[in-house]
Amino acid sequence: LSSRASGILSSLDIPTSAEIPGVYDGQWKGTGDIMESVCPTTGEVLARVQSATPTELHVALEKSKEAYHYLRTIPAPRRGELLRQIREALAAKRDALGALVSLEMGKIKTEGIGEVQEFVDICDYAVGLSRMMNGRVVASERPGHTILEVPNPLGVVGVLTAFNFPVAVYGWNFSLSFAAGNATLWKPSPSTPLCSIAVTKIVASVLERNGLPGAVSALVTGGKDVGEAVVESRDVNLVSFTGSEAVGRVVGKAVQSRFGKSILELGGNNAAIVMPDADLSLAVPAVFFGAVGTAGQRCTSTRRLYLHRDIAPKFLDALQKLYATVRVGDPLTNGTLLGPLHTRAAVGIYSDAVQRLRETGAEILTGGLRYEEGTLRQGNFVQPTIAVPKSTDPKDTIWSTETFAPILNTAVFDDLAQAIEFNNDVPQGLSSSLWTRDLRNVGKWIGPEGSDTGIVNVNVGTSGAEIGAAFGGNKSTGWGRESGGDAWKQYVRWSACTINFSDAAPLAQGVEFSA
Ligand code: UN1
Repeated sequence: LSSRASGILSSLDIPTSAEIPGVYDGQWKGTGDIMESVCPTTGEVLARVQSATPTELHVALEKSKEAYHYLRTIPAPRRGELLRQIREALAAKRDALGALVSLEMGKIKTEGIGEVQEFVDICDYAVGLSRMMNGRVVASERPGHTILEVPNPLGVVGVLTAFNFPVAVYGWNFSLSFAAGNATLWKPSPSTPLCSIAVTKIVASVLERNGLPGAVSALVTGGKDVGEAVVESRDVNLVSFTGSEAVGRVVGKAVQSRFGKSILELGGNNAAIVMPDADLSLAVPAVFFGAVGTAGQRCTSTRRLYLHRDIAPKFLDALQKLYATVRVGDPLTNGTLLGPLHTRAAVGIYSDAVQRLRETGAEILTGGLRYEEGTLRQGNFVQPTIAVPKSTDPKDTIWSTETFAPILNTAVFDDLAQAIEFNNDVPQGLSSSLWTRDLRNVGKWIGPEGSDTGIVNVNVGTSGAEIGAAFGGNKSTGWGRESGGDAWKQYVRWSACTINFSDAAPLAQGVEFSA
């Protein structure tokens, strides 16, 4: 192991030798298939992780259920105090954990640290929430009656996360789930096991210090079989899944067929629209970050750029100038803006997409190739690409599919209504961004005839949302909402409780039923 990698692993108490147990249910274990964690920058094998066997998964589920039975008896504000301690423990390791994200996933250091910060932030949010998960008192139509809407803990929450946010997305789910009084069982992406082990160690240290069962935050690493078992288990009351539309369709059906609850966070195919009155000095860098940041591997990455005819040449000129300055290389080096794609397979997907663009007559304004000079050859580095597809029809495959790589397709429009049609006329509905200074455009954009995505921004790029609002998308993005807003309401079971404190027992709607 390189000294850099072993330094990062040691700073997070991850063993740097032989095989690492990838299951935690109060104890560390794992005797299932070996999964390799491969550094996307160098190709170095960072660790060999032992995943969960079916028996180990079964035990973890049992332990999670027991942990839930314990946690639900702890008052919510006290759970909030535990979350505060978890927040402190995470903040203390923020930079080390951020570096591990860069090492294992490939995003640049500031973004790696940023996603740990998201976990810290959502902990803060959930600490507050722990004193505000309020039900309601509803006016009853019957005298001497009252109706309460009561939230109670739900059970075990299974969280299946993707490689691109190997820390934050678990953070969103765990924090709300924990505040709500649930046990959370995490099945991370098979290619980022180290991030999940490091997070679990930090959380477990706080749980253990407070005498809580470790399975309050259980971890089961593994591949498809482990994921399927979690999704199909009747012991998992809520499944929160982040990943592709194809897998999400299977997950959604499987959970529905056993009448479980699900939160789906699937593909994004996010557009930025630039009006002629936009401040280009803000819009150009924002599109640059949206499309090139995280090497185009955020669900919220900008994939489609719609430019008003009057500013299109000027905008593209400025954008290409920024693309030309992009510093590609090791994501852990200060100043790098573009790290590698996460896997070799992703490079193939990128190349296929570029080839499809070429075959269909697109003009490639910049990019389109792998970086192969020097040490870049060892990693999965690809050039950020801007293309002008021949067709502007959003229904064409090029526009309607999410390619998880830094490819930005662009087209020209003449009026806002047309741009909104372009924006909405794809299957996905995660994020979108309008650039304008004209209030009339803003009103239209956020209103009934406006953007149909879950995140609808104005003079803010498509990616990089804060934790305070609900995060998620509509249509084939799966309609799920995580993080802020009202997302917590999904992590509880609601009861409507009608209570009669009178000396009569009238029926609702004035129904008479006396013998
Ligand atoms: C994701 O890409 O799965 O809004 C999550 C953002 C981040 C989260 C992205 N806060 O880009």
